[in-house]
Amino acid sequence: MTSSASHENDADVDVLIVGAGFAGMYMLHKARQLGLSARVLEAGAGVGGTWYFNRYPGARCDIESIDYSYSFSPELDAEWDWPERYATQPDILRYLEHVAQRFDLLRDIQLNTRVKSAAFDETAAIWLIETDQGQSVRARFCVMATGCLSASRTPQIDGLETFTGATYHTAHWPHDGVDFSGQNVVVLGTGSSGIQSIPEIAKQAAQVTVLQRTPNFIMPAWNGPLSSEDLAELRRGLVKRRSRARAMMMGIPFPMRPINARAALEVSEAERLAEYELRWSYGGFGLMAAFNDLLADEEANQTSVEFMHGKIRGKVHDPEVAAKLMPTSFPLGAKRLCVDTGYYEAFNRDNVRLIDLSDQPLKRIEADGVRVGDELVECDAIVFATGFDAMTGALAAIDIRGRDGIELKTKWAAGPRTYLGLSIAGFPNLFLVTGPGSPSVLSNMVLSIEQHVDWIGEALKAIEEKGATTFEADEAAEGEWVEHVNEVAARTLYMKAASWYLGANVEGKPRVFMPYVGGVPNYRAKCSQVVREGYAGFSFG
Ligand code: NA7
Repeated sequence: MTSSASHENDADVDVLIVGAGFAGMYMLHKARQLGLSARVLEAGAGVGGTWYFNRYPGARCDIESIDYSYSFSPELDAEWDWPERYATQPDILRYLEHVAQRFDLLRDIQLNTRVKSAAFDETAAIWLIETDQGQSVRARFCVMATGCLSASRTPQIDGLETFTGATYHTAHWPHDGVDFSGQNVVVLGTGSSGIQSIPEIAKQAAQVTVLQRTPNFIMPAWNGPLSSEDLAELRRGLVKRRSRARAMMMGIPFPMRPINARAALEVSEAERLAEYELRWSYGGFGLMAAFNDLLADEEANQTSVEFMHGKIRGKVHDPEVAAKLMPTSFPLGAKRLCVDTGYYEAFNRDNVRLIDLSDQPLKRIEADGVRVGDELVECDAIVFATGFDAMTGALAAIDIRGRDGIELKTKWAAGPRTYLGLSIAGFPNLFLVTGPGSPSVLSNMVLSIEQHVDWIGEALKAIEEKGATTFEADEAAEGEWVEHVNEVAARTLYMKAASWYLGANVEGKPRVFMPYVGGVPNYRAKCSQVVREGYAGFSFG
């Protein structure tokens, strides 16, 4: 393949990659394999992306380590021992740092550099990327490996600036950790980050008050150490396990029946419960796939809701607290399921109190604490576990301009529009990794990242082979894809929750269901078909 040196244009680099998480690092490796020059710009002071920043106590992946790891290198698989079934943030970061070293990636990764803008110069067919370090980089291709959950959100609560204690956001946790010993801590937010951190904070703090706006559905992780025998067995079955993963809706190789086997309302109550129990005892997200009507039929879904409510009753000693922890306002699975270790049990401790904000609304923050209803909850620290501007937030933070100077923000004003979540009409030579319109956050992210990077790699190869200077999604193909993404989502119960999938957690964000719910196998098949048909829906210029 050619590299920038042999091109007429004056690019500094063939491929400029934004972000050095799982996606950006593999993209760099891939570009080098293709003989292209590449550089990664990363805002953090280290590699790892989400796993670099989210260092809150208890931070852990909700997909098993063996599945949430790269598959492109058998040597890497052979030499890396995951210590636990579900890896902690420090272990995942260690893994990514190892990958960076092992594949000699660091020499092309520039840290502490935030990309401010990216503009396409049509005459030269070059992306001009500018950074907060005052640099300009000219690249033939630009790959946004910016992550789906990287733009954190702290709600604007009256009086926040008057608080005299410490505040933290789970997504920007101090690198030296926080010692909460003897402190009264308020945690706002009960999504995954709150659910993982609350049990750990409770072990240390004098008192933890959890402010809950909406309870979530939570499956047990049944986490535990992996012995050398466990690892040997996992390695023996790895090839099969990975191909099974690719055939599963979510890209997670649950050993249970695949999703489309039976409907919840077709089987007897005893059979239904047995299936739920089976999935509960395995842990993780598998419950969502127990029956094929769970995300399509409210009555079917309600059977899983009742099952989960029963589990909460069994775990939480105080029935009033248990009732508050039971989600009732949305179908199971319509918001991302959480996977916990000791969350419900934390509410059986004397030093953990739950305040339901629908009983006692959050009024403001004062110098000494948080005013909820008529009560001032005094505290030394507030932990914001309040989530992210998901899927589009990191891209919206960059001034991206395509043909005719059109801004991505303008194009996406009514919601993101992409072809396959990979490419945007009007933005030639720009690729997204796990962008909106692809399974992304509804799937095993590492598996989807690898599929996207492999696809982008193939596309780059095709562009070079054709001697093309531009590669761009057609407006019509993009429109059809967006329509399809919306259509399949509209048939599901996903639309019945005010979730971050729908942008509902960010004021003013258009309510558009962003990930593709059609599942990993259908999506992969579509991507392959596009290639087989000579990149149908794309134009080479
Ligand atoms: P999430 O899942 O978005 O959770 C954020 C939580 O914060 C959720 O309980 C929100 O309640 C709550 N929240 C947000 N804003 C407010 C305000 N203003 N007042 C009260 N409560 C608020 O983020 P996470 O970081 O936990 O997890 C994100 C993903 O990362 C997760 O799914 C995994 O994939 C990893 P709400 O539900 O909106 O009522």
